[in-house]
Amino acid sequence: MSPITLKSYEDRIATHPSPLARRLLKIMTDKKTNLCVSLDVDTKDELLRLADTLGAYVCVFKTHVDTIENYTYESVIVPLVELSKRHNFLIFEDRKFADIGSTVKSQYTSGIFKIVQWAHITNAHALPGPGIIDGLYSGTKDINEERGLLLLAEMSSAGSLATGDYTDKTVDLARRNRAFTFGFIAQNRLGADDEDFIIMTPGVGLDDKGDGLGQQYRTVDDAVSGGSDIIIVGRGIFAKGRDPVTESKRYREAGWKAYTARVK
Ligand code: BMP
Repeated sequence: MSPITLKSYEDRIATHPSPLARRLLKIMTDKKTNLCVSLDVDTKDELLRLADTLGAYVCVFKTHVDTIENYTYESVIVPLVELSKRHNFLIFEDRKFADIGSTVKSQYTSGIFKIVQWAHITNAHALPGPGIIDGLYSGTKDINEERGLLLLAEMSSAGSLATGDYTDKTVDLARRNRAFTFGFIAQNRLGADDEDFIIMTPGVGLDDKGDGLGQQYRTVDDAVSGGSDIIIVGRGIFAKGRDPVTESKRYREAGWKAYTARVK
């Protein structure tokens, strides 16, 4: 087990090289939660309703803002940012950038989404090489709040090609800008023993094994004891027939219990 995973979130605040990660670790410590809820819903009303009712239980909400019907910046982003302040959570737009630096910079800063304006966290594939990090980072230069990037080092889906050498090279890429690239979307602890990358893990579900389209679920204990810092849960919490408040409390409790057992 990497020594970093035996340290509390609170202890990691003092030494983390990323301002965004320090803010995130503080939120996790204060709210006692390592739960990121993936708000994969189609309508803005549902997105905002869930962000309001579940805000107390999460450190981060993850969005796929391009799937929201009738999206406008004013009707979706403005109230979501307001809720993030009210409930003290960060917003993670799961954009999975994957192009050359110049293009991702435009996709990050412009168009109808203007992701850099409101998403504290976004993510990118390592496939294009270092230019993707440089391009995204250059998009943050006029923003006065912390911004952070996660690289997709491993995926939860069956048959993922992000393994072995690709994963190792992704970790190497993250090392070029530790103040911005603060961690990974991954299934395992990554980085050297003394490197504190934040590991956020999707494909977590307590009641399902998969979704018939390649998704694979692991338990909360399995993810957190394996070195994950934040569990990402979507349909486990709001699939039909599930009560999102009850399930959020359940995943938050399971995540915190597994973390406490890890660091004790
Ligand atoms: P669910 O818990 O409903 O399966 O949702 C998982 C979420 O995490 C989805 O939004 C998906 O896009 C994302 N995700 C994933 O499932 N696996 C990965 O490897 C990377 C992801 O971003």
